[in-house]
Amino acid sequence: MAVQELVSRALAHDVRAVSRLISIVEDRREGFEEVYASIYPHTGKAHVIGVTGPPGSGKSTFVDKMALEYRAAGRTVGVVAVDPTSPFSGGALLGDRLRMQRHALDEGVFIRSMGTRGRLGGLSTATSGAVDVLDAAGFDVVLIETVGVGQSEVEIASLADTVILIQVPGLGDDIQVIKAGIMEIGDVFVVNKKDRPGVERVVAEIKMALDLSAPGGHPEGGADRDADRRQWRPPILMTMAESGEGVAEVVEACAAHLEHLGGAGLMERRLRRARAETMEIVSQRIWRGLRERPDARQEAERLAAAIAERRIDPYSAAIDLYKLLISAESARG
Ligand SMILES: Nc1nc2c(ncn2[C@@H]2O[C@H](COP(=O)(O)OP(=O)(O)O)[C@@H](O)[C@H]2O)c(=O)[nH]1
Ligand SMILES: [Mg+2]
Repeated sequence: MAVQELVSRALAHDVRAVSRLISIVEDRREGFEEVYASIYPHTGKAHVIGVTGPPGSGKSTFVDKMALEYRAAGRTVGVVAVDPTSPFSGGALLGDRLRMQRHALDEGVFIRSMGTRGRLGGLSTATSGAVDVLDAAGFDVVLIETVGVGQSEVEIASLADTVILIQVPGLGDDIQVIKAGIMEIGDVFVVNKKDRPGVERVVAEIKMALDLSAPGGHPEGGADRDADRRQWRPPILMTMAESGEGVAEVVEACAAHLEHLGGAGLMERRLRRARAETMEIVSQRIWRGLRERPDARQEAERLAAAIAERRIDPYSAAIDLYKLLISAESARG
């Protein structure tokens, strides 16, 4: 099928076309730039919600219940589950597969799992591509599930308009959220597994951490953050994802957050995403050139030798190499 045909079908919400387009974008197949260029004007309508938290905190269970909640309200939902720790290349964990089957007959829910496979071109750009395809296809809400294991979830969550941070009791003495940079990304806090002991303590700890990082509470607290965070006090909600208890309230909180952002706040977030994304793509292109082009590799080798022999300094060499990469890039168009 021609790419344009595929795009028109995806825009008309044909889920098989959506699935194929995501693969094209994710794997950076021949012609994916063309795909992207034609879907991009149709994006920007979905409410993109990131859901992150430690492994086993119940993210998949929770996302599944959120999807049901949105469906009950007549809204369509796309899910991108990102789990770089998944041992299956590009596949879903067994539990995720079972959950997906439940929605299999409902065209209003589309679930896509991304494992290690997306890493080739960078997991966050691959995720971003999947989110954009779902957005263009007209899904009202796009949920991104990411494992909170490090920097990656901060990056991926930054694709979202609203970020839900999930915590659970019993994962250790000290709360897992108070890692540098993690607290700041949460717009809605969820303490899942409220059926387990210790939930109140986790809630109290999050409250304390939020107070500390609140404007005025911390000298640098508000400096680096967007204006919306200065007025939005992230709610802390308790859930039991397994039964669905409390999930409706989280859905409400997400809607309230979107409303709070309004046009200007949303634009601010999307600007930030656009900046980060462009920089990422530029650097990927440079790396790709260095990796894949024999002339660039040869020149890099030659320059390395020249640097080692003190015939050129590393900065001048880098500029020479950069110029070579750029000239060939623009010649290719
Ligand atoms: N007790 C209890 N277990 C839950 C709850 N929500 C999820 N779980 C269980 O926690 C485990 C991990 O859930 P999963 O959704 O796969 O977590 P993820 O790794 O964060 O995606 C599964 O066995 C779930 O059934 C809950 O509210 N209470
Ligand atoms: Mg999961």
